[in-house]
Amino acid sequence: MANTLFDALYAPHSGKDRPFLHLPDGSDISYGAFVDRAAQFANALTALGAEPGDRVAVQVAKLPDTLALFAGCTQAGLIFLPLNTGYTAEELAYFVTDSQARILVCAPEKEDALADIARAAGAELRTLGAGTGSLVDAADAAPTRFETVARGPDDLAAFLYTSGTTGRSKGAMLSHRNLLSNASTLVDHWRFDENDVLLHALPIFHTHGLFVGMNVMLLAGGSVIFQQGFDLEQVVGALPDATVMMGVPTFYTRLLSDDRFDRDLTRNMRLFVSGSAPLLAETHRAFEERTGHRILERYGMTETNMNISNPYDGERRAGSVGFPLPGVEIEIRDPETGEAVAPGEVGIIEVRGKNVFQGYWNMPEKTAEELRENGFFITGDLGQRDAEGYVTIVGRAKDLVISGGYNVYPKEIEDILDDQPGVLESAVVGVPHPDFGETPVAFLVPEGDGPDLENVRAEVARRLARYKHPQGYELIEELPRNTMGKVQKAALRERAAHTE
Ligand code: MCA
Ligand code: AMP
Repeated sequence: MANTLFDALYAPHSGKDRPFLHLPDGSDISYGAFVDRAAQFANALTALGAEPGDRVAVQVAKLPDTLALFAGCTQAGLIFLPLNTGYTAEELAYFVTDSQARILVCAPEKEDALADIARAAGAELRTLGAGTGSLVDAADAAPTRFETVARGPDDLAAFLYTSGTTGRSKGAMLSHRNLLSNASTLVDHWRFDENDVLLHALPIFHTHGLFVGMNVMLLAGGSVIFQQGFDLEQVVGALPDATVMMGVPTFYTRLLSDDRFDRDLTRNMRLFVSGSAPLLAETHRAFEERTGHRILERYGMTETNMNISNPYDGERRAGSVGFPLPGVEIEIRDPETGEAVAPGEVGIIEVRGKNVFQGYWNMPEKTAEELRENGFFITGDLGQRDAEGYVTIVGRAKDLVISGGYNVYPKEIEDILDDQPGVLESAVVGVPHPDFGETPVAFLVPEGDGPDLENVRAEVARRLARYKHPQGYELIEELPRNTMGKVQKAALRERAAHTE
């Protein structure tokens, strides 16, 4: 049966001996073995009663089987919903319930903690760890052939939850066409082929590591040095064997902090790509000075995949994200008037193309607010385009902090802080951080005897993933507001910078 994504990414590799994943223990997984494994997961999921269109929520470690589970979902027509391994049980409960997931796959050690959540949401709970877990056992026992379920370009392949500046996290629905068109554009634009070896140190629960990294390699047929996460020693050790690396700016500042990182170490590399957060122009320059390589910075979003990229051959400009990718249209509009701005002027970037998502799951109003009827998606990022066409991201119209490439929405933290005893109200802002680029800090307006900060920290730790925890708390008599009553976060950022 025809299945848009499966037929392009996985089926062509069936039976092939070529290496696909290079693992930390020195072993390889071939393309053929990987496709067989995907079929085993497709069989195991189907045996659980999952039907085409069902959601499979997944919070597991970065393992080859996690990738095979995604491939198996694709082959069985199921919608893959990857979740940050740092999410707390409370955060997870929301995603599983909101998405009406049919199956929740978690790490074996989390099974007990999540049993009630899965039961309440009506989801089957299964586990997946390194060579262990109930879904792994079921896959081991399943056939390595599976009758691929028919899926067309408009069918959904994945949900990725992304938080909003107000209210609840939204499930961005991505179709087979969204994922395939973007992967194929990037293979061409960044010149990937079967000789490439990608050094992969990103997490695989976000667009960057899962779709940009893995789908591009599957399409190109190259191989992947599959590392658990960003470990400086392991990355330095693997660089001489790699040809390409994709990372967030923190990867590159960490590499630059190590004297071994130089021209010789990167002699085999043809490309370093950066995205998910702004790359400082000074990092770009220091990188070139040290290695001779110019980082290729690009700009994307969960809802849109990749939109804008520096050129492969032309000038990769420090501080700029380059030009719209082929097939991607952009508009930069004045946030007040909605008119397109002139070159050099700042406005909100809007994006249209096959890469743009299908809307937010079960949230037609939110979808209508951000996705225009004419197909343009309003990113909430502020940008300007110069006379040559280079786009620069100059800020955000949305209230968002990006810490080490992870998005932190102040509203989600403020809602918790506002509920704490002794807190009248709160405001969370991002301040510069040498490693993570930005980090959240909280301002609390006390009431009565004021808050017990230890209790506040403990409550935040219980409810939110570690990367969302404010790195500092400051008591403030009142929040600065403008005449409309809106909290002036710029003034708080300024104040935080001076009290650091
Ligand atoms: C880990 N910690 C963090 C972060 N990561 N805290 C704040 N921000 C973070 N990003 C916590 C850890 O839990 C730990 O807490 C402490 O900080 C120090 O951990 P460390 O070992 O230094 O961190 P790490 O494990 O090395 O992780 C840092 C990292 C990682 C490598 C930068 O966060 C990372 O891989 N980031 C990439 C995110 C990403 O892929 N973003 C793409 C999404 P404790 O000490 O308490 O244990 S955006 C996207 O997909 C769009 C479409 C796009 O354009 O790409
Ligand atoms: P996410 O919602 O996780 O997909 O994060 C997307 C956001 O990351 C965008 O809306 C931007 O604010 C930010 N982003 C991604 N790439 C870049 C970049 N190269 N420069 C600046 N910001 C970026």
